[in-house]
Amino acid sequence: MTSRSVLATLALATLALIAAFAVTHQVSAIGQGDPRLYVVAWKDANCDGIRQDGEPELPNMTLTLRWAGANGTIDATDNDVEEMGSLTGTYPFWLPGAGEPYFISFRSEDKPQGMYLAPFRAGDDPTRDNDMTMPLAGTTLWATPVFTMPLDGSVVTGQDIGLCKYPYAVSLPLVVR
Ligand SMILES: [Ca+2]
Ligand SMILES: [Ca+2]
Repeated sequence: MTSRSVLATLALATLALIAAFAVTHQVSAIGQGDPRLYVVAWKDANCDGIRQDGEPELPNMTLTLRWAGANGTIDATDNDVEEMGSLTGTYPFWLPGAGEPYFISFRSEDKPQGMYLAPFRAGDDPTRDNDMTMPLAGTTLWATPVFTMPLDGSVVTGQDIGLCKYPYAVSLPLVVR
């Protein structure tokens, strides 16, 4: 490969990254066939529940989109709809039913080893928080609150999963290099 073609490849890869970032950080109507929900999983290095610059995305997990059922609440009767992995930490889903209630969860066997839930919905930026909690008392289910697939086909963002190394929220100063 010539240095010029290497440069061209790098430029294309950069454009693809910028495009992916733009798609995951805006809410817009899109055509059928594209993902309707982007879930960002990230590592909360200082366990404060807020995604500071430099806290990386978490790839290579398996997330499950579940339908919250006719009652629209999380309980034992919900159905799996889609399972999704990611090489980047941004997990796309297709949200099949307009107006239907869904949530994101882990199967217990897919929970990341040695990682715990970051504090729930800390801070005031819904794109830089953790939306996953333990909604069912007496169980180990990890799940986001129920959200509704928009009727107009707009993309759902702001459903995020922040994980940290400590089982309880301990606020540590973030080292900025
Ligand atoms: Ca943080
Ligand atoms: Ca969020």
